[in-house]
Amino acid sequence: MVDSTVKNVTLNRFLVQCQDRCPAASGELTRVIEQMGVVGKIISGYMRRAALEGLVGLTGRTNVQDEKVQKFDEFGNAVFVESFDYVDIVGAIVSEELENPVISSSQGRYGKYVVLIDPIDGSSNLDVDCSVGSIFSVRRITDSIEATLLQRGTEQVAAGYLMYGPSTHLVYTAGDGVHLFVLDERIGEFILVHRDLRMPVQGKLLSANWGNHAKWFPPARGFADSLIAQEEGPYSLRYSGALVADLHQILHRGGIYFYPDEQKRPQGKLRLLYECAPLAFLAEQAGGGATTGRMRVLDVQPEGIHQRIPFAIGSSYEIGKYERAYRDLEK
Ligand code: FDP
Repeated sequence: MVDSTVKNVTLNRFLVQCQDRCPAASGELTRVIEQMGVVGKIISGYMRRAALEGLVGLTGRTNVQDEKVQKFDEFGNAVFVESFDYVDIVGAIVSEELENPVISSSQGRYGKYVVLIDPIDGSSNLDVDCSVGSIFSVRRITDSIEATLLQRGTEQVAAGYLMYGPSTHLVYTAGDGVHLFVLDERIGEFILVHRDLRMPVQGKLLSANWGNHAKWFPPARGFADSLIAQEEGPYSLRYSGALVADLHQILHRGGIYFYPDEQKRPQGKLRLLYECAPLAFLAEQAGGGATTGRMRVLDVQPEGIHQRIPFAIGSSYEIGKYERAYRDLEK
């Protein structure tokens, strides 16, 4: 639904307005968000032609997490790294695709921020031309880059995602609500479509890889079973295999996405720093929440840059119920 009070506000204009409302702001974070928009335009442009340019399929390599690397994973990573290397206020970039942080070519000298990214989330969807995304988190450098990376998610200054679907979306928060922009390809600008987007308190969408149901830890299984059994009305299952696309639906319609701990994978699958924490920040800013089942995601103390955690995100009603399932079964 388009917010009718907003007319043709570009990302740039919106950021300038936000900055004007806060005279103490240096405008540097604005440059980082703007650059996310530039990256979104580049990636979205190439993605439209990926199948024609031989950019789909596997590279034959595996990444630091032992996952098969898609050609577009590599391409998207290079676009982010190159694009942010020119933004001198970004001292380092952490990527799902790279074992170690990349220190910017200015040697992080002027660096005020670290940018953490999952360049292409759900990349296997590209083989079949379905929606994928990019996730980002921005942190202000404190004592050192290493110390900054190991801070809790509460320390993020901005976070969001790009979603490449029928249209390209940029959704972000800088701690003042969640704002949603759609790329108008005719003029090459992201246009504001929702200011301060709020997630329904309770929803009807359930998003999880049900094929893993038997492997989930009992609290997650109990939660899922009780949700589909309850009398409040049926939940619709929606799972695309791309977290960004699944969360995008939940932001609008409410409900829950979860990728829980499993017997053989007690740490879960999703990565804390560049998947879970940024989306948790976004969900909380939209009035929802995110949890491991045992604690709020934004309070998890990172131990390493590629750390995984069990993850659930969505409307406050379903997140509360998910946490109660863990509390009750693990008492
Ligand atoms: P992918 O590995 O394809 O990047 O980021 C992890 C992620 O996708 C999420 O986007 C997605 O929700 C999930 O993993 C899919 O995992 P399964 O194939 O195990 O369901």
